[in-house]
Amino acid sequence: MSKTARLLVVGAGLAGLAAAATLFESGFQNVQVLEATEKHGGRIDTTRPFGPDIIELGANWIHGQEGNPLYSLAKEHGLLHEDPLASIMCLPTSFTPEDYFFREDGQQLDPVEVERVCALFGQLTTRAFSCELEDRFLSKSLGHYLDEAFAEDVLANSSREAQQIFEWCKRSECTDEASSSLYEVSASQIGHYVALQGGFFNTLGSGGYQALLDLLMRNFPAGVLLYSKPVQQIRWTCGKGVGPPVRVVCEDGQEYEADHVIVTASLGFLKEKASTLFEPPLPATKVGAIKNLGFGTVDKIFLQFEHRFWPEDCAGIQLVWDQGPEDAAVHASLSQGEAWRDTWYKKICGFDVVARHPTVLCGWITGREAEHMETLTEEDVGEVCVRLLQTFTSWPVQKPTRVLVTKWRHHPYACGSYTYIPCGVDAVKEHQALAEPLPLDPVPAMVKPLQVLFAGEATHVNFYTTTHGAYITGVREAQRLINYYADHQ
Ligand code: 6YU
Repeated sequence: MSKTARLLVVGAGLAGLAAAATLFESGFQNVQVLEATEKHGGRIDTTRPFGPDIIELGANWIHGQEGNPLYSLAKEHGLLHEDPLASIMCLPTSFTPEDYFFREDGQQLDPVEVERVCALFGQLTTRAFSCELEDRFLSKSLGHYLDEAFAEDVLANSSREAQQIFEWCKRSECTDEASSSLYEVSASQIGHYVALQGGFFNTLGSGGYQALLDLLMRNFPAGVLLYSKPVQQIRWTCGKGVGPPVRVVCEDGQEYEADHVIVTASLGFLKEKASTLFEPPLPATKVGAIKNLGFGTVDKIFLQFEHRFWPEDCAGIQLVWDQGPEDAAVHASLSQGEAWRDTWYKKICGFDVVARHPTVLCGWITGREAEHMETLTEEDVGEVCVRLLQTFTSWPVQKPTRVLVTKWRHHPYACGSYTYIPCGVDAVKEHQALAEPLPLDPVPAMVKPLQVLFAGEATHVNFYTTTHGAYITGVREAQRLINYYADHQ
C-alpha cells in the first residue's frame, strides 16, 4: 500500500520539499506537490537583480549548527560560506565594530557606549530566552519587561543616549520577532524558542538558499512538482468514510484525489483563508491556534548605488532616533490613531552592506510600518531612505541606481514573514494544536486516519520562525505517514 498511497503536498517551500523528499526516499511513488506560485521556495527567495551574485529576499541565515539538519546538509555538500563576517548583520547581539551608529543630528555615537548598551540588552533578552525571568515579568510583554529591567540598571540613568540606543536595540529585536512592536510579544513564551548552538548567522555560499532547495529536489521524478496550482479547497471526509479520503480542488478547477494531504501553507495564509480552505471546516482547537499565534512582517529595502559612499570598514549604518517608535512613551502615543503612518520610516533599524555586493545596502523594517511601506512606490521608498542616510550620516549619499523592496505582507501566498507569540498566548498549546493531523483523535472506525497533516515553521514548538523548523516539520509529517504504513502493511 505504501507504494501506491496517493499523497499530496500543498506548497513547495522548505517544509513541502522536505516532506516530498522524505516520502520519495522511503519508497512512496505516488507523491505530487501543488505549488500556488510559478516557483518553489516560498519564503526562501534567492535572486540576482544586481548582477551575477545572489541576494536573499527572504531567509538569509542558517540559525545554529548543532542539531541543525539544514546546517549539516549544507556542510556535507559544501554549500556553506566559511567567512561569518561576510553576512548582513542587523541585530543587537551581532553588533560588530564595523557597525556605524548615528544620531539624527548627524553625530556618530561613541562605539563604547553602543557596545555597553547592546551588551546589557543581550543579557536581558538572554534571560527571557533561557526562561530565567523573575515571576513579576512573566505576564508582561517583552517590551515592558525589557524597559523595567533596563530601568533598574545604572546604565539606564547614565545618559539620554543610552536610552536611545536601547530603543534601537528593541527596534532591531523586532526583526527577530517579526512583530510590530516588542510590546505585543510575550516575555515568558519566547523561552520555548530553542536557539541551536554554533552561531546564529551561518551563511550559505554563492548559490545561497536556492542551492539547498536544489539539493532537496535532486531525486524528484519529473512532473512531481506542479507550479501555478493554487489550492482553493481541501475536502476531507471527516467522519463519513466514503469515497476518496480527500479531494483537493485547485483554483483552475482541477481536482486531485488523495489518501493524505500535507498542508504547508504559511500561518499568514491560513489566517486569511482557513475558513474557506477546508471543508468541513477546521475544528475549534485549530481555528483557535491560527487566530492566537501571531504572524508578523519583516521586509528588506535594497538600495544599489553607483559608488560606495561609506567607509570600507563599514558593515552597517544604524539609525538611532531621539525618540524612536520602540520608546515606551512614543509607542503608547502611537498606539492611538494613525499617526504612525506619517513616521513609518522611523521603524527602519538601519542599512547593512550586502555580502558580495559592495555598493548595495539592505534596510530592515518590520510590523505595520513595513506593511504600510509595501503600499508605496519603490521610488518613494528610495527617496525617503536617501533623506534618512543624508540626515544621519552627512556622507555624500547619491541617488540609488536601483531600489528593490520586498512585500512579504502583500505576497498572496505568504501573507507575512514569520510567526511570533503575542502576550497571553500559550505557545506550546497553540503550536501543537496547529500541528495536529485531521481527523483529530479518536478517529472513528472505517474512517481513514491522517487525512490532512500540517507542516511549516509555525507548527514547530521550539524552532518556529526558522528554515530548519520548516524543514524538520516537513520530515516529521512524512515520517508520520511512513510510520502509519509501516504499522498497517
Ligand atoms: C531562517 C533567516 N530570515 C527573512 C524574511 C522572511 C523569512 N526566515 P513557506 O511559506 O516558505 O512555504 C509555503 C509554500 O506554500 C509557499 O511556496 C506558498 O506559495 C505555498 N502555498 C501557500 N498557499 C498555497 C495554496 N493555497 N496552494 C498551493 N500552494 C500554496 N528563517 O531560518 N533564517 O535568516 C530568516 C527571514 C524576510 C520572509 C525569514 C528566516 C523565515 C523562513 O524563511 C521561514 O520560516 C521558512 O522559509 C518557512 O518555510 P515553510 O515551508 O514553512 O513555508 C521567539 C523567538 C524568536 C527567535 N527568532 C529566531 C530568528 C528568527 C528568524 N530570523 C530571521 C531573519 C531572516 C532574515
